[in-house]
Amino acid sequence: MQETAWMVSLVLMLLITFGVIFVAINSDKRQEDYGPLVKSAYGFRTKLFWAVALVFLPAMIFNLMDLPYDVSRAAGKGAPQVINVTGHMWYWEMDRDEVSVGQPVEIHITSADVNHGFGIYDPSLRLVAQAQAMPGYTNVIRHTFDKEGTYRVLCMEYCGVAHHNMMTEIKVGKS
Ligand SMILES: [Cu+2]
Repeated sequence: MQETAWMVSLVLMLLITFGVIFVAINSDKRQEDYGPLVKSAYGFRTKLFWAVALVFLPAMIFNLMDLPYDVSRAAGKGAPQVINVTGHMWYWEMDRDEVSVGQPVEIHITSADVNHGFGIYDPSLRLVAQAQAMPGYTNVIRHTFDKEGTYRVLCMEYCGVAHHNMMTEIKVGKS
């Protein structure tokens, strides 16, 4: 019995050994076979990397320029005109309603009760900027009005029965 077990073990061990040697020899051969292929693939990968980098890096920078982060830097040419706004049911409280054209405006918006939406519309009633008026938070709009006129402020979030009465104006005049 022991003899048989020993013979079976020996045969299995030999099979495993041959298997390992077979794989070892073949893996060596395969590495040689794949050598030139790997080299050309890596070459292609390098070219692809530079193509993507050269195309997408400028494209990304170009796209990022339109982000409003730039606006705060533009404000460097003069202190921004600050308007403090508080939304109430159902009116807007603003500490000023006249600003100069072509100069950065910073609007600090909060709410005394529920959420409101502070939306600024140009004289042709096109929405130019908006932010949420939230109790406990102050959201900031940075905007430079490039046309004179009377801009309308409307509430953009339904806040109760007299929501439609939440209207006020910002007058944009000569600097
Ligand atoms: Cu409202």
